[in-house]
This record gives sequence, C-alpha cells and structure tokens, in this order.
Amino acid sequence: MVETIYALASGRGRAGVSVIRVSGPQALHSLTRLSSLGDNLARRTAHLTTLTNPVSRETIDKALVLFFESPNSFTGEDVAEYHVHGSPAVMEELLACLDAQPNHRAALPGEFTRRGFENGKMDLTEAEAVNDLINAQTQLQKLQALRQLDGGLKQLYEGWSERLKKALAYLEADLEFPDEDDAEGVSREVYPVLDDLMHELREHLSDNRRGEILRDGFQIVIIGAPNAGKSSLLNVLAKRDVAIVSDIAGTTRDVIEIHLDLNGYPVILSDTAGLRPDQLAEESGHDQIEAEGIKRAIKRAGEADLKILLYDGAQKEPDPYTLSMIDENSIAVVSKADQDIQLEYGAPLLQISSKTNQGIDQLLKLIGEKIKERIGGAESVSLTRVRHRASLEQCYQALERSKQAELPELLVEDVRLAIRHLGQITGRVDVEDVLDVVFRDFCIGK
Ligand SMILES: Nc1nc2c(ncn2[C@@H]2O[C@H](COP(=O)(O)OP(=O)(O)OP(=O)(O)O)[C@@H](O)[C@H]2O)c(=O)[nH]1
Ligand SMILES: [Mg+2]
Repeated sequence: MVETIYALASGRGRAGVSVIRVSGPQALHSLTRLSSLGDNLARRTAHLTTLTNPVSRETIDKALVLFFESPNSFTGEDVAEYHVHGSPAVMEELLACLDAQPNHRAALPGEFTRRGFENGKMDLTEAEAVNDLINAQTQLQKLQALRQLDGGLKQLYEGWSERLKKALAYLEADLEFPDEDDAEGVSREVYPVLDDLMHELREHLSDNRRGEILRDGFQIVIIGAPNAGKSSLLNVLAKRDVAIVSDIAGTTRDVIEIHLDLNGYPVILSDTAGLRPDQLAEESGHDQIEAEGIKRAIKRAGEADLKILLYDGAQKEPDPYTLSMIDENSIAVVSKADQDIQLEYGAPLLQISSKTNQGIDQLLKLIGEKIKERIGGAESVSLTRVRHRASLEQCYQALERSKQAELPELLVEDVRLAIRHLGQITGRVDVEDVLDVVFRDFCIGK
C-alpha cells in the first residue's frame, strides 16, 4: 500500500501563512477527518474551514485548504494543501495530527517531486529544474530553471531519441528481411541521421559548461602577493567586512568565499592567502599553516573560471608568482591607487583603490564582460549537470562506434545504446540507480 506523506512545504519558522502538503491515497481521508468538510468538496478550490484535533476536539487553527484529485496534482496522487497561520504551535499540532492518521508518515527529502516523476507528471530534467528553481539566487539562474522546468531539455533529448528510434526501426526491418537487402537504403536513411545527431551533440556539449556554471556559480579568485590588498578588495566587492585586513603579511590563510549577484550572474568570489612560495619549503621556522593556505590558494586558482591578479601598487616590482599565473582567464589589476603607484609594469593596468573605491566600477564591468564572454545570456537551453554531460558523451561515443560497426547487428546495438543513454537523462529508461542521486540534494517538502 502506498503511504500518504506529509511535510511543511513553505519555509521554517514564523510566517503569516505556512503551507503543509499531504500526498497519497489517504490525503482526502485525513482532510475530512481534520476539517469540517465532506469528501465531495470542490476540487482545486480554496475552502475556509476550522481544523480540529480529532482526539482532543481542540481547534488547531482556522485554515484555507485545497484538494487536488489524482492525477491532476503536482505528484499525480491525491493532494491536500493546508494553508495555516505560520506559527510553531499550529504547525506542531497539525503535523502531529497528520502523523496519527492511518498510513501517514513524514515525507523524505524530494519525495513529492519524486512521486511526480514516478507518476509521469514530469521527466527527470524537469524534476531537477524544480530544485534549481527553489535554489535560484539570481534572475538568470531563475530563467534557466524555468526553461528547464518547461521541458526545454526534455524536448531536446526526446526529439533526438525519436530520430534515433526511427533510424533503429529502419535498421531492424533491414535485419529482419535480409532478402530485400538494400545496403544503399541504410546509408541513405540511417547514416545522415547519425551524422546530424553527432554534429548537434557536439555543438550542445561544446558550450563552455555555461549551463553548469550558471547553475553552480561563476568562480572568481583573487590572487596576489601578501599585503597586495586582496582581502580589502573582497570586502569592497562584498560591501561588508568579511575578511580580516591588516598590514601583517600573511594575514589570510583559509580561502574565504562570498556570493555575489553580478547583473543576474551568480558569482562565487574567493579571497586567498598571499602567494609566498618560499613558505612552501619544508624547513624549520616556516609557518605550516601559511604554507597550507598558499597550497589552497594555488589549487583554487587552478579551478577558477576567472582570476583577478592583484599587484601591490606600493611595490616597485610585480610579484613574479602572480605574474606566472597570467592566462586568458585572468584580469591584472594594481592596488592602492589612492597612493602614489610605485609599480613598474610593462603594460598599462587598471588601478583600483579599496580605500576610495577608485576603479572598482571599471573592475566590475571588466568582470561582467569576461563572464558574458564565457557563458553568454541564458537565451538557449543548456545542459545543467555533470550527469547530463556524462550521458551525452556516452551517447556520442555509441554513435561514433555505430558508424564503424562492421556488422549490421553491431550497428543496431550501438544505436540502441545511444537511445538508452539519452533515456537515462530524462528518466525514460530504467534508472533506479540515478534516482537517488537526482533527489538526494532536495530538501524536505519538495
Ligand atoms: N592605501 C591603501 N591601502 C590599502 C588598500 N588596500 C589594502 N590596503 C592596505 O594594505 C594592507 C594589506 O591589506 P590586505 O587587504 O590585508 O592585504 P592581503 O592581500 O589580503 O594580505 P594577505 O592576507 O596577508 O595576503 C592593509 O594595511 C590595508 O589597509 C588600498 O586600496 N589603499
Ligand atoms: Mg588577506
């Protein structure tokens, strides 16, 4: 027997209104027990009712309730929604009363969405989009999640799958009736489909990871010598006092991360320990903690989408370790522009001051351009997870193999495999093992 699940669907804590959602075969039963409504109440309509504790007969709250009858609900099951006053006492009593109802239990993380998927209300990419939308911090993240929730990725992958299925049907017919063997038919009907698809897959995959970066955040790291002014810059960009600033070289040790919304792009900005690689040598007298900080800084710089190389304007020589990190994903900047800049550098550099804010707007503009260059707007659908990428790569490889297959049976097998890999993304094939991964990072009530 399918259990009926319940959970607080809105945020925790006090609120004007909180929503508790109940889904499963007994949802109507518990609703009629707790409310004064009969079981023929109008569907998808708000009803004002008094909720009563069936044991003590005490009032739980005055509430607005809605009932959605299977299959016309988010989960595809019978669903009841209780809109109650968002008070901890109301919540505690209502949840306890629900728990006492037959076959009711608290929902697991992501369980409502998972039931929606299992009942065919959405495919896996749409289920993932529910979570992305809930977690969206910026407008562009939100747009990307909405597009995916609207079936953007599903339509793309199912469209590809349909085309492959047609080619597969042709190949199977060809195997079935070898007498009418028509080798030309295969090269006419099948190979162009495989070629086109491989081309489209390549295009889709060589997207600079834009969908993933938009979902996870664009990683920027500030790198420079000790005392260059890295932590001061982080604080200015964060508009708050996050990192400790001092004139002692080697102040920052751990990587300090802040989240920024830059024109709708989610940015994760990290401040790091000043690069002083002589500290890395394992001699006595060297500070092990600082050495560890420097290792972390270098590692983070390697993973970042963009590096801000900060040169100390009070020094004459640019720091050689910072210099060695220049590449196409870096912006070089000079600090302490409010003082006389001592630095002699081959090319003109953007000068900034964390004291007067000089150059900060230009720096933000430069960063914005770099991000845009890398991930563009959110105008087309992009894959948003490593999981999608891995299956698409496998699909591509299967198609590549199919084209080299020497026997028609092998060609058929590879095309079947390619379809299977696409099906794993949308959840159209048996994906038990994928499900736990997909729903793991949901929170309860979703
Ligand atoms: N005049 C001036 N001083 C600055 C500026 N930025 C930083 N400083 C000073 O430079 C010193 C070092 O600043 P921090 O921001 O701690 O430098 P850091 O690069 O984080 O140093 P470490 O954490 O040790 O690697 C402090 O005394 C700051 O007040 C600036 O724009 N103008
Ligand atoms: Mg610092």
